[in-house]
Amino acid sequence: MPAGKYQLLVVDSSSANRQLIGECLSQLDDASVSLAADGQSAVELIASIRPDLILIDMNLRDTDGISLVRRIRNREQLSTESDLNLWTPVIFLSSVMDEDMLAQGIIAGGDDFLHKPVSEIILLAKVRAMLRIVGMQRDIHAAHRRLKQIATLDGLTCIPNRRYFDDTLTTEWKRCQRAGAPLSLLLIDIDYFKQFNDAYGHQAGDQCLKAVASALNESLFRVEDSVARYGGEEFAAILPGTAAAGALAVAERMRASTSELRIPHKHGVDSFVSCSIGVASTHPVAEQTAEQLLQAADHSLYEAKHAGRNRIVL
Ligand code: GH3
Ligand code: MG
Ligand code: MG
Ligand code: MG
Repeated sequence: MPAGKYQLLVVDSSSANRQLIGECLSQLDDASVSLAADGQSAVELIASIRPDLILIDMNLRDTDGISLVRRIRNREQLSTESDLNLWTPVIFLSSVMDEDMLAQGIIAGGDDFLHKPVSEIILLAKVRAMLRIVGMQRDIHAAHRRLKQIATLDGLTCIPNRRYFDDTLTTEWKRCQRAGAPLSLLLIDIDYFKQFNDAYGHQAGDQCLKAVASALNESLFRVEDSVARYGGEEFAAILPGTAAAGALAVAERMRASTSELRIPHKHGVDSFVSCSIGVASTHPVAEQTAEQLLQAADHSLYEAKHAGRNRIVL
């Protein structure tokens, strides 16, 4: 949701009323006002400006306020943009005091109503009261985003964690299967890391993990690629839409950039910290699973270790 000003939408078929209410609302300095003359243009504006509050006249040229609010609420339920539902308050405007109709409007998803001709003080007071709730929703949304970020990041290295990796692999496996696209996995494991800890201490080990994680992360050039801390001193990268040749190129960048950190390791390959990488590529199909691809990458990693470390095996 865009931060900053509140977006208000006034839906009224009478241009004089739109003008009047719009001018009154423009007194609010933390809000900007859009006007719609009928239900159809309201629906289009809602999709583009994503208003924080909507005022709807009960009698519109092409529909009525109750039907419009039903349409708005149905769209909210379909919205997949955020897994947190946000409420857009709706205030009805009505020139007739029809209690049945107003009650129906609220049951259909409206929040309040105002009688026309509208009292400026009451209009501003009600809009301010609704915007207080909208402001709280914004805070909750920001906290939710932050928590989600924390839940998917590794605390030490600040790159994505195992949970992120598992979720992303499931999603990308299905996406590549639908698209008929290739998918590659890299399993990256630091060489002789136990000896590194034993020789230099656990804190130095943690610093080394951070440095390697950054080097691996910076070896990725595409937004859809990701590398996560898989556990301990192991990392895993998902490369959607990338076949074997591309995956080998990424793996080589990762291997080289780890060595180029030049972290001294007296028991390491060539006396520096290095990593070994197992690569696996496939075109996901229904008969196969993501776990099988992971097993293939693990097998390649095992071979890379066995062949002397600081190398890549496909
Ligand atoms: P190999 O070349 O075969 O991979 O040998 P290795 O010593 O790296 O492999 P091993 O799996 O035997 O040891 C991994 C070590 O990583 C053991 C553990 O103490 C260390 N380790 C795992 N997580 C952390 C961590 O968060 N911080 C630190 N400092 N060390 C860690
Ligand atoms: Mg390991
Ligand atoms: Mg090991
Ligand atoms: Mg290791």
